[in-house]
Amino acid sequence: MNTGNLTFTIIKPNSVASGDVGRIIDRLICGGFVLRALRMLRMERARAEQFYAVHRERPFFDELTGFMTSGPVVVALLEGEDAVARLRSLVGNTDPALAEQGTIRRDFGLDKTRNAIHASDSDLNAAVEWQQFFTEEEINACTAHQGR
Ligand code: 3AN
Repeated sequence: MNTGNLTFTIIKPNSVASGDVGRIIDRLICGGFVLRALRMLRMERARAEQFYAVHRERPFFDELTGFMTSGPVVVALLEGEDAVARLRSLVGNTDPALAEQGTIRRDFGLDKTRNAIHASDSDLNAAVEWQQFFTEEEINACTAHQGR
């Protein structure tokens, strides 16, 4: 697997609740990404706390983990050239009010917590993150079905 061409995303509970999952996935695909794996699930609190462990000491940690477990999310492994940087530019600023026109957070985010979508911030973190949700076998099985 060429990890430089892969990144990980979570479509957050506010986007699932508002019925915007399809529109957000369409943005990702129109932005040049291929879906390598995709699943809808409800995160347990312990899983959300592990996922956001680097933010454990931040004042927003409880609100963030509470929100991420408040409803279903959609997780995806995405493939595309320069994947991490390109996804982050499609996603936009953490604060939807500051995100550029045309970004996913600008169009679907509500505030800094309910900001529509997560995007990994490095190749290393992307790999750590997708391995929390997808097994190697699942990824290989999806890949096989795409004739890769
Ligand atoms: P990003 O997702 O833009 O890379 P990070 O990694 O700094 O931002 O923060 C992880 C998540 O924590 C963000 N997606 C956001 O939901 C939440 N977050 C970050 N900063 C704040 C804040 N000041 N207030 C509330 N939530 C925040």
